[in-house]
Amino acid sequence: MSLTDESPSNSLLGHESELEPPRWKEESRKHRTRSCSLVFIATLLLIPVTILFVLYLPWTSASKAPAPDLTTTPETVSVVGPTRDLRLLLRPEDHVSRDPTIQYFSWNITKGKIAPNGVQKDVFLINGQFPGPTIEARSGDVLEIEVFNFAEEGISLHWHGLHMRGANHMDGPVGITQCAIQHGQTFTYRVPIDEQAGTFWYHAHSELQRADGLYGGLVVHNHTTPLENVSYQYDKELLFLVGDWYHWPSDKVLANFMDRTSMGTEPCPDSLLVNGLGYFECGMATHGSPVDCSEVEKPWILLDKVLRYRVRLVNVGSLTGFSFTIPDVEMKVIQVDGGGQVESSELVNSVGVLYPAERVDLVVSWPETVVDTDTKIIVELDKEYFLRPNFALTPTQSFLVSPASLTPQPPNNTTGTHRFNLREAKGPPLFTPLPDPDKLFMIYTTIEILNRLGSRPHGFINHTTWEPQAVPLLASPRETWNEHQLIPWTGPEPVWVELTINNIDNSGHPFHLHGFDFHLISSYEGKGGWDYYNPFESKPPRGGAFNTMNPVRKDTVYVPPWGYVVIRFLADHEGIWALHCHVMWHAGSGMVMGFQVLGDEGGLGGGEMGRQAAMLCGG
Ligand SMILES: [Cu+2]
Repeated sequence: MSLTDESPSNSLLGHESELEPPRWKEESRKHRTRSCSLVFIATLLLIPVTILFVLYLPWTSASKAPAPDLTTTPETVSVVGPTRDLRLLLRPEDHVSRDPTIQYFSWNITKGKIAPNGVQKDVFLINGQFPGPTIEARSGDVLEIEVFNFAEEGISLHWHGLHMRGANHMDGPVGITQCAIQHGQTFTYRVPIDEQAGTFWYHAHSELQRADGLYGGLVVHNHTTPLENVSYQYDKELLFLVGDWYHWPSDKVLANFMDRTSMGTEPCPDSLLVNGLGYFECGMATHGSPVDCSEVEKPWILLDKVLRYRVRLVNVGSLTGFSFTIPDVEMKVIQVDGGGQVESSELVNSVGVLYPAERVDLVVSWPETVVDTDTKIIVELDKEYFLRPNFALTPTQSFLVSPASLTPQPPNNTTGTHRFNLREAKGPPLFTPLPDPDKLFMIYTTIEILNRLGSRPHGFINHTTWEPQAVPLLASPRETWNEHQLIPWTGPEPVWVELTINNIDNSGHPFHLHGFDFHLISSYEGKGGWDYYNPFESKPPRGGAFNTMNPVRKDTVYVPPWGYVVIRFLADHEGIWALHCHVMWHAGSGMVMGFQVLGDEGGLGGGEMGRQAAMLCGG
């Protein structure tokens, strides 16, 4: 999305030279002043040159920027630019052949009123942009991100899917590994990428700010040969950040969910966004929730359909899963989450359901007969959670994909939908089966409405509903942790952990484990009876034998209703790693726990990471 008329339509790419908004306004003014000191005639001659220079400077002088004045909020730039192009083209060519490096970023976080789909909302902006700038890197890079918080509330950022080896204190969850970066404070995240490569994203891990737009894409390009564009046969890469969207601020949505009258049903979203753009018919707004709305052009995308594209798709939403369809393409699923390979030769034209925080990578190509026709991307929100219907929502939306040719032909709508079911994805065969687990853990998760909690719905894992502690767990001894913390210890040595997540609810929960990838060895949707799995009993699992030969590798997994998943991971690096549902309203009401990996039974408070974790606390 453009920040101003001068920026190119693909300025979302997140390269430093392109993403600098407010701070350089200062510098522009200085140049203007200097030009005024020239003699009159020279000034007249220089005016056009100066104007061009001033306009050009903000986009090129990232490294010369002065430190911002944290007492003054930077001017908010309107982010609804003249273009409604959804295209977010990546630049792997800038990363795959270079040496690993430290990449520096400087981010001003503000909140501003924008209208991504025509409806005004207070949204988090990073350097004036929503979504935040896309980070592109290669494995081996280190990211140093200096965050200036101009927003009125405390914030933190999480690097979703990155292992953060040796850097648990940079992982983001407030109350677990850090205190929030308060208004007026600065904090530098130092994020090691190590050997990971794949599709990631970053988002707020404080309060509910992810649902108010504090997120962006993070792509780590694989540098190993043969390069992935060769092995998977594609020409260009596109990123799609897709998710549901609420017109209400997130605290109001959570309050609605946690109200006695909700009976635990989730508020339905109002709209959906693709790369920060959407479309809403103002007339659809209901009486009960009036909106400040103006009709905007429906977003679209222009693509050269002769080329083959790698599409990196991320669900950045708060509640719902979605399916993604392009009717006339040949689409192949190649990876899920952060580079977990998928073994499939199946050609489809649709993929789903992708749940909040999950990612899928696809190779998309158009048959020669349709490269000159108009086509569309169809995003269909899954209706699983829509028990309280929202008549303002259009759950299935399509976006025009125009070919590069000057005279596009009408769409060819004769193809049916052939969908790849992501719940059935398998990985490549392993050389040896997964090791047997050294430690077994089992949890039950559910939304409970209890008398003692005011008959308000709360997310529970076992008997614990999570609330953040003032001092993060990483910085404090275990004996000081309160009854809202469920943090089992995997032991002092690296071990293979097998975790069974039983879901007692009649709708699913997409669970995310911080710090590790896991192998998904079983997933089972129950029928509504007591269909759960208890590894400490001898009864065989209802879902059949575990897949230890070709399990898919992920960091976020949908736990089906009345059923379970079983995952295995090597718990080998120190930290307190959160495990939680990625539905904002479930996590926000308590469906959060964690694992303490390594250290001793007293916690990790005595170590260097623990000391660092407390840095922002108490001041
Ligand atoms: Cu959930």
